[in-house]
Amino acid sequence: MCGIVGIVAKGSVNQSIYDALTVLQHRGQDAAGIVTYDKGRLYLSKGNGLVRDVFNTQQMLTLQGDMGIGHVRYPTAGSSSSSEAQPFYVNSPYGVSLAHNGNLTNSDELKDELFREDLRHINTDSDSEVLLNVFAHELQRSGKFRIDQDDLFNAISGVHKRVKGAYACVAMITGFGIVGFRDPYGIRPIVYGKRDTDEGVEYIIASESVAIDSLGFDLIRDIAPGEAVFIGRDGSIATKQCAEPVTFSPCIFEYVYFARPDSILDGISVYKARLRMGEFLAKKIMRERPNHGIDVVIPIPDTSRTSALQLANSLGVKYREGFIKNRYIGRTFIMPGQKQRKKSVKQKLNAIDLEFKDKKVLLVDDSIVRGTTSEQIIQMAREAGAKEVYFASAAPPVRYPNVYGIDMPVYSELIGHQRDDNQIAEAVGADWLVYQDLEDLVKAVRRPDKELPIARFDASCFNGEYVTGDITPEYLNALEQKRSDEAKTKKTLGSDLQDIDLHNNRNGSNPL
Ligand code: PIN
Repeated sequence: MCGIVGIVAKGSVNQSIYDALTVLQHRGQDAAGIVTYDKGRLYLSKGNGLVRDVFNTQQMLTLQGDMGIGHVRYPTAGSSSSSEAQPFYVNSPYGVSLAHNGNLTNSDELKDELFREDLRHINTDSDSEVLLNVFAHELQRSGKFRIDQDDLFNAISGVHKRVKGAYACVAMITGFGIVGFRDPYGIRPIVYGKRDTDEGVEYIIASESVAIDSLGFDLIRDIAPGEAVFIGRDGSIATKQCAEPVTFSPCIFEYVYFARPDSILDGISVYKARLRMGEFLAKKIMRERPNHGIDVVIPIPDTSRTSALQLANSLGVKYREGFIKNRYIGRTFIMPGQKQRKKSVKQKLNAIDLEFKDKKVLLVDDSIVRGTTSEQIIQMAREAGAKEVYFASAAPPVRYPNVYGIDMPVYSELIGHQRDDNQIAEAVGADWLVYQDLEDLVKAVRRPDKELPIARFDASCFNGEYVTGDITPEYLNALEQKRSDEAKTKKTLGSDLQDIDLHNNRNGSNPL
C-alpha cells in the first residue's frame, strides 16, 4: 500500500506536499519522495524511511516550484531499494513523473512488451516504472510537440487498455500540469479537492480525504473508477471518463485496516464503517454465545479501537485499554553477517496487568493475517493474569493472497489458509475466537442509509474472488515464489548493511 499526492498551488508547493505525505504516512513507512516543477526544471528528492527522515531543510529548499507530486511507499514485492522509491521519472516525451498506489497484475507481460515493441528499458523490479513507461509511450502516440488535454486523456485511455490490476496514480507532465487517474475497477482510493487563496484556487489530488482536510482544502469528490482529473499549471481543471465501465469494486481492506479512520473513501466514513464492524461482531457473539461471560473488552491498538469500543457498547460490557503501545519503537540494525533479530510484540505493546487479572477478556483486532502477533498477544494476556482469553477479529479470516497492492503474505504464511476457525483458535492459543462474517463486513462498510454506486467490494483476501478476473493459480504460484519471506530475507541480507524499521506493525520485514 502506498500514499500519493499531487498539488498545483499558487506559491511554493514543497511544504504542502511534505505535510500531505506526513498525513498519509500510515499508508507507507518504507520510502518517500517528492518531485516539483519550477521554470522548466524538475527537482526530485527521495529515499528510504519516514517522511521526517527522508527530507531535511536543505533538500526541502531545493524542491522549488508551485506544482509537484509525492509518494510514500509501503514495501511490496521487489521494492526494497531506495532506487525504487517514487516518484519515478522518464524524460521522453515531455518529461513525465509518476507516483502509483496499487499493483499491476500483468507487469511481466508489459515489461516484455515495452522492451520488444516500445523499445523501452525498465531498470527496476517496480511495476510503477512499468506503468510510467506505458503511460509515456501512450503520450508519445500523439506525436505532437505540445500536448493538450485531449491527448492526455487519450493516453490514459491507452493505459487502461494495456494495464491490468490496481492503480491509483498522480502524474506530472513537465510544465503542463498534474493528472490523477484510477483503474477501471476503482480498487485503490483517490480523491481531489481545492482551496481558495488570495492568489487564486489551488488543487490537490490525494489517496485519502484526510490529507485534503488536514491541509485546509475542501474535498470535491472521489475520482471515479476509470476517470482522470487534470489540473493545469494555469489553474484549469478538466475531468474525463477514460475507460469502458466495469463493476466498481473498491478494496474492502482499506476500511478494515489501511485507511485512517478520519478519512471518507468513496462516500463512506472509515470511522463509521469500523463502528458498524463492532456492532455486527457483537450481534454474532450474542447469536453464537449468548452466555459469553466476557468481563472486559480490550482492543489491540491502534486500528481495532473503534470497532472494539462499539462492540463493548453493544454487548454492554466494559471497554478498557489494557495494552499500551510504544509510539517510539526504534530500529533493529542488522550488521553484516548477523542473522535477522526478531523483535517481539512485547517491545511494541505492554499489558496493564490489573485489567486482565482473574478476568475473562475479549481481545479485539482488526484482522488476523499471519497470526503471529495474535499468538504473542494472547500469551501476554495470560501472563498478565487473564482467566480466559477470547479473540475477535473485525474482519473475516484472511485466506488468500492480495494481488492489488497490499503486501499480504502468500498462502503458506497465512494462518487462515486451510484452517477452520477452531483450528485457528488453537493455533493462536485462544479459548475461543470469533471472526466477522464477510456478509456482515460488507454490510458494515456499505452505508446503510444511502444507495451508493459501489456494486461490490474487492474482498479477494477473504473469498479468493479477484475482481479483475485475470488471476490464475499459475499467477498465484509465481507470486508465492516471488513473495515468500525467504526470498525477502535473502534480498534484505544481500546488501552490506541493512536496517529493519519497526514503526507500528507496518515494517519492512513483516508488514502485516
Ligand atoms: C496494526 C493493525 N493490524 C494488527 C494489522 C497481525 C495482523 N495485524 C494486521 C493485526 S495497527 S498477524 O493497529 O495499525 O498498529 O495476524 O499477522 O499476526
